[in-house]
Amino acid sequence: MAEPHVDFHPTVEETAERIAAMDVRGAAAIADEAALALRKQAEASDATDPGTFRAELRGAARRLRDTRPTAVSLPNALRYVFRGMGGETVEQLRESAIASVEEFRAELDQAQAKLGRIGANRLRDGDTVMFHCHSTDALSCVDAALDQGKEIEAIVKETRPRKQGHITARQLREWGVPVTLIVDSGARRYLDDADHVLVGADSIAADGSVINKVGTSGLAVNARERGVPIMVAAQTIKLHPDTMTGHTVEIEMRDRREVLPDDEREEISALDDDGLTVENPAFDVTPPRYIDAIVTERGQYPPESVVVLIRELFGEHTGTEPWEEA
Ligand code: RUB
Repeated sequence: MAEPHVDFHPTVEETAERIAAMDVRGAAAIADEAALALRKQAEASDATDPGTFRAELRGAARRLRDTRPTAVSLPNALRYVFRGMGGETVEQLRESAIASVEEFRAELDQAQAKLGRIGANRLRDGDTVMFHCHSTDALSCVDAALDQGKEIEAIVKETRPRKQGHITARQLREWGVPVTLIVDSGARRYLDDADHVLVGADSIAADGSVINKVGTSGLAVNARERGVPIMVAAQTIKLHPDTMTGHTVEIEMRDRREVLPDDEREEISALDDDGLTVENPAFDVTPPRYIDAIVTERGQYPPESVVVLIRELFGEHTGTEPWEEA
């Protein structure tokens, strides 16, 4: 039976729109913002009975979850908050939901710092690291390496079409790291100057496949051919429990105008442009055989063994979601 319509706080809608528009982006940031929006919903709810309070939170969670399909950190964050929510009265539910959000956010911060210290151990003084896209988990490894007094240089792919490589370059420059910015197609040439490829992840499947910004898989294949190790920095909220039961990770298709704005489209196809198709997948899948290590806050794993960690952390995940209609 469909759940009756419930209102949720305007912050939830605003957050959902900002995530969908990529004003908030990156798997960890999306998870953090979604949890904050649930907290706002819990704080502001004027529900007078527990059933309505729960239904509001479920509705808010569904709205947030539907924004971007690939980063599993988003549903994992929502699951975490619901897991910690309990009680018989509205006040008990509210307090436990708020506490659960705060606990989640503290863990997110700690996990990133911890994985950064583990990832930094793989980086040697004087190493050059190649980056794709912008990943806070990947950058935390460099941050920790710099703290250890190591000198690091960076080669940053611009990462079409949204050029998140610029965010990476800016952050690295703020830390004083020398940066060479290159076009995506220059990666193979510059791999000869790199000691590592370091990327983040939006989702990691049970077989160790890494789903990350489109272009990661091509980079990984080239890096393997060049003998450059590929390291994936990913907190355990990037582990995708549904892949244990045979589900695949949905790859988000974004607006074609990110690739080809309308004015440029006219230049290519002034008359009848029915034959011009532009596609814009935001992510791709890198098979485990191209990845040397997945670095999490629990330690470093060869990709094929990540299934053990998923089982340990999400073993009880049944496929029934806490935001599904009661
Ligand atoms: C961002 C992206 C990042 C991961 C990991 O894609 O692919 O590598 O999300 O980021 P988008 P983090 O820009 O489309 O969101 O380590 O910060 O979680």
